[in-house]
Amino acid sequence: MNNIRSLDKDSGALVCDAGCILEQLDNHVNEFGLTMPIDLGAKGSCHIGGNISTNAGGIRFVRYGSLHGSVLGLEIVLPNGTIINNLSTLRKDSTGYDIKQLFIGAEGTLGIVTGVSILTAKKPSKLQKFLEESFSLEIVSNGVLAQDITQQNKLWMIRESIIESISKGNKVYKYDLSLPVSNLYDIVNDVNDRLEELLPGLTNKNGEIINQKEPTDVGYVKSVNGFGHIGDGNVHLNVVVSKYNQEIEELLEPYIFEWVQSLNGSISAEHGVGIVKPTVLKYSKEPEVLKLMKMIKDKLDPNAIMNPYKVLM
Ligand SMILES: Cc1cc2nc3c(=O)[nH]c(=O)nc-3n(C[C@H](O)[C@H](O)[C@H](O)COP(=O)(O)OP(=O)(O)OC[C@H]3O[C@@H](n4cnc5c(N)ncnc54)[C@H](O)[C@@H]3O)c2cc1C
Ligand SMILES: *[C@@H]1O[C@H](CO)[C@@H](O)[C@H](O)[C@H]1NC(C)=O
Ligand SMILES: *[C@@H]1O[C@H](CO)[C@@H](O)[C@H](O)[C@H]1NC(C)=O
Ligand SMILES: *[C@@H]1O[C@H](CO)[C@@H](O)[C@H](O)[C@H]1NC(C)=O
Ligand SMILES: CC(=O)N[C@H]1CO[C@H](CO)[C@@H](O)[C@@H]1O
Repeated sequence: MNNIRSLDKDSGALVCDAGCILEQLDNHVNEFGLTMPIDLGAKGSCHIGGNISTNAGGIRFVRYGSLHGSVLGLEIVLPNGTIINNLSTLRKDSTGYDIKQLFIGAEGTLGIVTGVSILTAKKPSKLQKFLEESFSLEIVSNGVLAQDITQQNKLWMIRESIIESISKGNKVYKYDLSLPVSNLYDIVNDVNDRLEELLPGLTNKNGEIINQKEPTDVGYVKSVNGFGHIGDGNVHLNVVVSKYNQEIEELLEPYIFEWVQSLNGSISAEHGVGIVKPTVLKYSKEPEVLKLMKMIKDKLDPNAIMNPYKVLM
């Protein structure tokens, strides 16, 4: 399932199998002066079908928006084997319920995506001029422009290595929150303050005080940091610890989820719900909405064979 089925060079509509690797698709459309509307660290391994099932975002989101906008059509196999062929390449269509949207970000719980129609964009080419103008208008105060493709790849490698570097030799509690941009970094500072204030008082099984600055057998906090996606209102909050520890967890949850709920944010901007977060979906979705989701799931997958235990309890 890795065939490119068609590319409309006028509209930019690309139709391909779900098993195409994102990077290979990008390379293919680049040859026609086009670019995929999505790009992420996993590009060398992830499949377009997986991207769609996870509603993946990535570094081009701020420019091209979400897959809910750029996906034009899907081909889907329902749990009972019926093939739904909606590989439309139309930009506009106002003929009722937009069924494909249900499968974008469904994490495989409603059916299997086998084909994708997606709108690619014109590859941008006038960056130098744009930057000069932005500097002269004082919109941009500082920055760096890669001089060649090697430098460009090196710059992106710094960004794409963040996750790996945080994880090296550590354990990490990871959160991918959607928040108003004006509050985006407050959660990082608040969680940091909370742990600084409350952790020194924690005791381990032997009644010894846990000091976060000194390693103990119970585990301590190494750092609280946040990065990513300011343009999208999505922050990756990471609590880096030496060891997973229930006492630390109890300080993080439900505190973080309640914090997000108080600002009408989302408990998952990117990583999805999976098997870990069905119990905390309620912080982002009203009971009536959850009920509707369950109704749709029951109707489409009455025998609950599609990714059981994921997304919905
Ligand atoms: C290094 C790294 C960096 C990443 N960076 C980002 C980022 O910047 N932004 C971002 O949004 N995400 C990021 N991700 C996560 C990324 O969204 C997913 O890894 C990727 O999109 C999933 O694609 P996959 O083919 O690997 O799917 P898998 O991991 O194989 O599957 C993901 C889920 O979708 C279901 N699924 C897979 N294929 C189908 C299908 N054809 N039909 C129905 N259900 C299906 C699976 O059952 C599973 O529940 C990153 C991941 C990694 C490893
Ligand atoms: C998802 O998008 C990312 C970004 O391009 C890519 O790395 C990954 O391979 C894609 N996976 C799919 C399923 O497209
Ligand atoms: C499978 O489900 C679809 C959609 O509900 C329905 O139209 C179709 O008749 C079903 N097919 C079988 C074989 O049950
Ligand atoms: C969150 O949404 C509710 C309901 O729409 C609204 O009353 C409330 O003011 C919102 N809170 C914030 C912080 O935006
Ligand atoms: C599920 C769904 O939306 N199916 C539609 C796919 O498109 C065809 C025609 O293009 C419609 O007849 C189906 O109802």
